[in-house]
Amino acid sequence: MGQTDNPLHSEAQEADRIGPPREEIERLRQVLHQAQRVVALTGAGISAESGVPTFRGADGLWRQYRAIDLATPQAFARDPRLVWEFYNWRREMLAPLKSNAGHLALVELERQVPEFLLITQNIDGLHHAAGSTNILELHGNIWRVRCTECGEVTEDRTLPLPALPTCGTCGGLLRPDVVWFGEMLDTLILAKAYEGLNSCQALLIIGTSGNVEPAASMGLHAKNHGAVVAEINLEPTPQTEAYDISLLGKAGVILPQLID
Ligand code: BV8
Ligand code: ZN
Repeated sequence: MGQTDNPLHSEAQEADRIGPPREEIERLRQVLHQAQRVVALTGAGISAESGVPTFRGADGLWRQYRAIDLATPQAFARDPRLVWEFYNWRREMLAPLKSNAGHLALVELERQVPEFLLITQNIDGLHHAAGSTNILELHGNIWRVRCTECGEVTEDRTLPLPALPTCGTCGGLLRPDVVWFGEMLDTLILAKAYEGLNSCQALLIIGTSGNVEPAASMGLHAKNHGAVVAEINLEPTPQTEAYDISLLGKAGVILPQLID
C-alpha cells in the first residue's frame, strides 16, 4: 500500500481504514485453534475505545499531565496531595467507562482455548469488568488502595477519595495500589507471568507501545521459548520486526475477528 497523496493521512489512519490482510487474520486464527495454552499481554490501547486516554497518544496522559513524573514514589513522598489529585482525577474519569469489544473478545477467547492467561499493564480494571478471570495485573489496580504504614490492601471505589486518604485500620496514609516507575513489580505476579510466557504456544500483544519494562521484553521472551507472537496495535512498535504476525488496526475491530 503506497503512501497516499494526502500527507495528513497517517499510517495508523490508513491501517485502521483498510484493516489487516485477511490471510494474516486467518493465519492467526489457525494458530489459536491449534494452541493449548494462549497468553494475551495488553496495554492502554485496548482501553482506548472505551474512552480511556492512552499514555503516549495525542491526548495522552504523559503529554498533558506529566504522568511519568507523578507516577513515582519520589513524587508521592514530596507531594502526596498532588499525586492523589492526579489519581482521583483518573478515577473520576474512569468510573463511568465500560469495557469494549476488544475486552469482550478476550473473555470469549478465554472460554474457547484450553488454557488462557491474561497479563495486563492496565490499572483500569476493565478486563475484570468485562468478565475475564485469569488476570495478572502487572502494574496494580487504580481501584485498590494500600496503607503505607501497615500495608493493608483494600478495594475502595469512593469518588473522590479524601485529599489525603487514611487507613481504616491504623490511620496511616494510603497510596494507590499501583506500581510506580522505579518500583519493583510483585514477584509472585511476575513469576506467574513468566510461567505462562515460557509455556504458551501463542502470545497476543495488544495495544501497547512496548516502552515500559519489564512488560516490553515479554514478547521476545515468549518467542525465545517457542511461542508464535502476534502484535495487534494501531501502529508498529520497536518490537514489531521480531514478532511473527503484526495486525495493524483497532483492537476492538481485530480481536472479534480472531474468535469464532
Ligand atoms: C521496574 C501504573 C525494576 C502507574 C505504570 C530509569 C529510571 C527508573 C526506571 C527506569 C529507568 N529506565 C527504565 C526504567 C524501568 C521503567 C521503565 O520502563 N521506564 C520507561 C518509561 C523507560 N520501568 C519501571 O520502573 C518498572 N519497574 O523496572 O522495576 C527497577 C526498579 C528500580 C529501578 C530500575 C528498575 C515499573 C513500570 C510500571 C510503571 N507503572 N502504570 C499509573 O498508570 O499511574 S506504566 C503505565 O505506562 C501503564 O501501566 C503502561 O504499562 C505504560 C503505558 O504503556 P502502554 O500501555 O504501552 O500505553 P501507550 O500509550 O504507551 O501505548 C498504547 C499503544 O496502543 C500505542 O502503541 C497505540 O498505538 C496503541 N493503540 C491506541 N489505540 C489503540 C491501540 N491499539 C489497538 N487498538 C486501539 N484502539
Ligand atoms: Zn494501615
